This record gives sequence, structure tokens and C-alpha cells, in this order.
Amino acid sequence: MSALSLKCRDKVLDLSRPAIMGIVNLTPDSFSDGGQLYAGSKLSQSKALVVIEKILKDGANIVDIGGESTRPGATEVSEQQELDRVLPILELIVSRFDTLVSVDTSTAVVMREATAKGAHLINDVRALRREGAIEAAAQSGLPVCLMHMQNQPQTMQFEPVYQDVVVDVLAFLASRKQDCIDAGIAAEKIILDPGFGFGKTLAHNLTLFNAIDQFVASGHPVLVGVSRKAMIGQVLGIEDSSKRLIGSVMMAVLAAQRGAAILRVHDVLETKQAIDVWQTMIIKEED
Ligand code: 7PJ
Repeated sequence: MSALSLKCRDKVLDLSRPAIMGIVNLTPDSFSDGGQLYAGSKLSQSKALVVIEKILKDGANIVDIGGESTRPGATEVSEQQELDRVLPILELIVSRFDTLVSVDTSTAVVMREATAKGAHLINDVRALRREGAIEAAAQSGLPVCLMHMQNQPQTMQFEPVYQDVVVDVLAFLASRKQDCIDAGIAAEKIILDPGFGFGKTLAHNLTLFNAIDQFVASGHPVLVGVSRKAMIGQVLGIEDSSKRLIGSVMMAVLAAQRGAAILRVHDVLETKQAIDVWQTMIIKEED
């Protein structure tokens, strides 16, 4: 059984029920909410503040900020660009709100600087495979989320291939986990994520989704991010990612039912309502 809480610096993340991680994209080109925090070509702190305030009021337990777009085909950002996007917003959140902040990054220097500025969690879609990342994460002492991705964002959706997607992704995460432990990261600080949409066909994503319980069986908290992703668009035939709300909320509940500990979502209010109703019914069943 996984622990029911996760120590994140001076705060504790309650995992006795699914935690909601609200997404704040600091990129001008994210696939579903790209550029909403920009005023012209400049990231607007006042716009960010409004969005973050709403996410927290809506019930997010964690705010996930990221300065690199990892959507299929996205161009790479420089370290400086990433730092310029992430650090001011991180400082803003830490100084104004009593929340957990996760930093979505693969870049060692961003991990270090974000740790110095008060981040609570490192969320890496490359599972600390970039140079210096594992050392930076280990030195931070923060919990880390290790996500599976086949290839790189630029190429990951070109005919992804697996022998057995569940076995392969589980093996990858087990191997990254071991590398983390060897680098000095405590096992109880490791979160695992199958990486929905990262180098996976619809069939791969659905097979993995149905196997969430196998990831949960590892004993680590499992993070699931399917919000507004193409897999939902493909199931429903909806091109426009901003119109994938119902599918996203439904999948969040299904993920929670399969044991996911953290749900990474765009639509915090709607997801929280759905999870609250589901939780109420579980408690009723147990009466
Ligand atoms: C994920 C992520 C995910 C984790 C993104 C998007 C693409 N981090 N960062 N898991 N996805 N841990 O939001 O659609 O699934 S960026």
C-alpha cells in the first residue's frame, strides 16, 4: 500500500483521497491553453495571478507550473527561457498563496533554482534522464514524479512501438526508480506516471489506462494526466481540445477509481466536484 501522505518540504500532501494538481502553462504554445497568460509576447504576471487564484479557489491541492511545451512536435526551449518563465511565477505563488507548487521541468538548472525559490515537487516528463537532472533532484530533497515517455516530444507520436505497453512502461519506471534510489532519492519520495499521450497510440493509452492498478501496486503514488489530451479527442471525435471537458472529468474519476493518487487537470472545479461525489459514495458504501 502506498503511504497516505507525501512530505513536500514544509508541507504535507494528503493522499488519503485523490489530490488535484491544477495545470498552469507558462508557455506561449501549449496545445490546450497556449498563450492564455501572455500579453503579446510577454508572460503577464497579473494574468497568471488571476488564473492561479481561480485554480486554488476551485480546489486544487497542487499548482503545476511549466515553461516547456511538451506537446507533440513542440520546439525546444532554452534553459534561460525556461528559467525566465518559471521563476517569477513560482516566486509569486510562494509569496502569495499557501499551496504546494510543482515544477514541470526536465532541466537541472531549473530544478535547482526552483528548489531555491521554494518549489515543493519536481515533475519531470523525462524521468530525470537529462544531464544533471537526477543529481539536482536528489540534492533538492523534494519528491519527484517520474513519467514515461517514448522518444522526445518532437518525434514521440511517429509510430510508437511497444512489445507490451504495460510491461514496457512498468519496466522503464522500475528502472528509473532504481536509478533514483541509487542517486540518493528516498523511495517514499517517488511518484510514478505512465505518461499518457507521450509516445503512445490511442490503443496504447487505453491499455495503459486499464492497467493503472498495476502501477498503483508498485506502492508508489501514481499521477495520471489525461486532461484534454488527444486520446479523449480520439474517443469522442473532438478536435478542439478546449471542448474535451466531460471526457476529461470522466477519465479523472475512472483513474481515481483505479487508484490514482494525483490527478493532473486543467479543469479543477469540475474535476473536484466529480471526485467529491465519487468519494461521498465510497464513504456511503463503507457505512
Ligand atoms: C503530463 C505532464 C503528464 C506529468 C504534461 C499536457 C502535456 N506531467 N506534463 N504527467 N503532461 N507528470 O498537459 O497535455 O501526463 S504536458
